[in-house]
Amino acid sequence: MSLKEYLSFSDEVLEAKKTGAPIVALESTIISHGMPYPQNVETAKRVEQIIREQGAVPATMAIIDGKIKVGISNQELEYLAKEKNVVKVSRRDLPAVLSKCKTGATTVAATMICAELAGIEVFVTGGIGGVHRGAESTMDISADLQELAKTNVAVVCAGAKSILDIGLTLEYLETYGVPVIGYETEEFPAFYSRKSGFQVDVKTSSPNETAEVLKTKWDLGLRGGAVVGNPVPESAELPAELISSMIENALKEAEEQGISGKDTTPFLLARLKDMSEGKTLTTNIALVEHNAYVGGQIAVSLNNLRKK
Ligand code: PSU
Ligand code: MN
Repeated sequence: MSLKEYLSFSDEVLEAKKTGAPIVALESTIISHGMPYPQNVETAKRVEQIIREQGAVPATMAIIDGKIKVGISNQELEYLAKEKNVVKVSRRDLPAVLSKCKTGATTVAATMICAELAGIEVFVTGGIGGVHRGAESTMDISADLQELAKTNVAVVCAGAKSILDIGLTLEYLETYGVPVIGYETEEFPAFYSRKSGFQVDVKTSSPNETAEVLKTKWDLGLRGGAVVGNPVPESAELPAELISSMIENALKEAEEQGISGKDTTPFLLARLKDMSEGKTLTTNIALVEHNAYVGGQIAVSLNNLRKK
C-alpha cells in the first residue's frame, strides 16, 4: 500500500489543498479522552468554525477503520465523542491501529505525524504532553516531546498543565532544539493559568511575526516542530493557587489507584474537572477556542509568506 492509500481527505480539506488555502490540523484525543460528552462535540465543532472564520480550513485528524482521516464528518465526530472504547493513538500505536483497520483518536504526537503526511504545518490543540512530575522514577515523558523534536509542525497550545513538571518539559524541549514561542507573552503559559514562572525563548506579538519565525526555522532546514504558547484569556483563567491543591490530590489518587502510562493524562483531567466542579472544563474549552482563533490566523500568515 502506498502512503496515499492510508490518507483519506474530507472534501473541504481536499478543496483547500487544491486551491492552496491555509489548513489547520486538530487532534482527536482531546475529543475522546480529554473532555466529557457533549462538551467535547460542541467544542470540536466550535473550534472548527473559529478556524474557518479566520480564513483557514480545519482538518480534525483521527484513525477510522484503518484510514488516517484528514478532516472528519459530523457522524465520525459523534462516534469519537460518545464511544467509550476508542483507542488513544500516539506514535507507537499508529502501525497496529492502521494495519488492523481499527479506530482511534490521535494525540498531539500522532496528529503531528498525520499533519506532516498531509502537508499541514499548523496544528491547534489545548495543551501538549510533557515530562510528568516524578519522571525521574517513572520515566513518564510524553511522546509529544520527541515528536516536536523531529516532525515539522507548529503546535499552538496554552502551554503545559501543571500536572506536569513544566521546568523539566522546557529543559527537554531545549535539549532537542524545539523553539518555544510565547504569543504575546514572555512567560510560558501553564494551561489553566497564564503564567508558569518560566520564560519562553522568544515572544511574538502578531500572527505574521510568529509565521516568520516558523518559516525561517524550516527554511534553514532545521527539522522538527515548534511550540506556540498562547495564554488562556484572563476572563477564563484559574488562579494557580486554586488548582494546585487539586492537582496534588489528583496525583495522589492516581498513584494510589495504580494509574500509569497512557491512562494517566485522561485520569488527571477527569479528576480535576470533578474536583473543581467543572471549572477546569470551562477553562479548557475557553483556551482551546482562543488557540483556534490565534492558530487560524498564524496559518493564514504562514500561507501568505509561502506564496510570496
Ligand atoms: N492535555 C489536555 N488535554 C488532552 C491532552 C493533553 O489538556 O486531551 C492529550 C493530548 O492528546 C496529548 C496527550 O497529546 O493527552 C498526552 O498524553 P500522554 O501524556 O499520555 O502522552
Ligand atoms: Mn505518558
